[in-house]
Amino acid sequence: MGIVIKTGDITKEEACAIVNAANSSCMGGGGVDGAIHRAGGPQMLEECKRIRREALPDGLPTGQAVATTAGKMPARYVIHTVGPIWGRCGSEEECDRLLSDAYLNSLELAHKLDCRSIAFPAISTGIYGFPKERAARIAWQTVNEWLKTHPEMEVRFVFHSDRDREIFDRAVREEKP
Ligand code: AR6
Repeated sequence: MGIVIKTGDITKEEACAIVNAANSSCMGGGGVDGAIHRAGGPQMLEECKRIRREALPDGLPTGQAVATTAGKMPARYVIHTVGPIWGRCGSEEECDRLLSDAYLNSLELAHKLDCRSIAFPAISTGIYGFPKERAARIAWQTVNEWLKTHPEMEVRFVFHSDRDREIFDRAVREEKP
C-alpha cells in the first residue's frame, strides 16, 4: 500500500498500529511516549506493567518491540519500541543499526498482528538526540526494503511539526525511488 508522510498528532491516527518511541522501562516518559500514555489511558499502562512482570523483568532492550492495546486511542495496538540514545551506542554505525532494528521489529510485529497500516513517529530524534537527517535516511531505507516483501502494508511517517516533516522530505528526496 506504500508510504504516507504527514504532519500530525500520532495519538489521533486511525491506523491498526501506532508506534511509541518508548524507553526500556515501558512505563511512559516525556515526548511522544508521554502523549501516547496520556491518550491511551490506564488499560495500556496495566498491559505494559504485565509485560514487564511476565516477560521483560530487565526492561525492553534497545531496538526491540512489544505490543499492547491502544486503550482509548483510535488505533488498535501500540507497538512500543526503544530507539538508541545518540552517543551511547559505542559507535555511530551501531546507533544506525539499532535504529533500523527498532523500525524493522515494529514492522514485523505489526505484520504478526495482521495489521495493514502502521504509523511511526520520528524515533530517537527528540530527547534521544539522533541527528534528524541521518535518522530519516535510516527509517526510509529500512521501511522501503521491508515493503518490497510486504507490499500490503501502509506505512505512515507522522511528524509533530511541518518543519520536522520538511527535514525528513529533504533528507530522503535523493533516495526516493
Ligand atoms: N505525535 C507525533 N510525534 C510526536 C508527538 C506526537 N503526539 N509528540 C512528540 N513527537 P521523543 P525519543 C515527536 O523525544 O527521541 C521519552 O521520554 C517529537 O517531536 O518523543 O525516541 C521516552 O520515554 C520527535 O520528533 O522520543 C524516552 O525516554 C519524535 O516524536 C525518550 O523520550 C521523537 O521524540 C525517547 O526519546
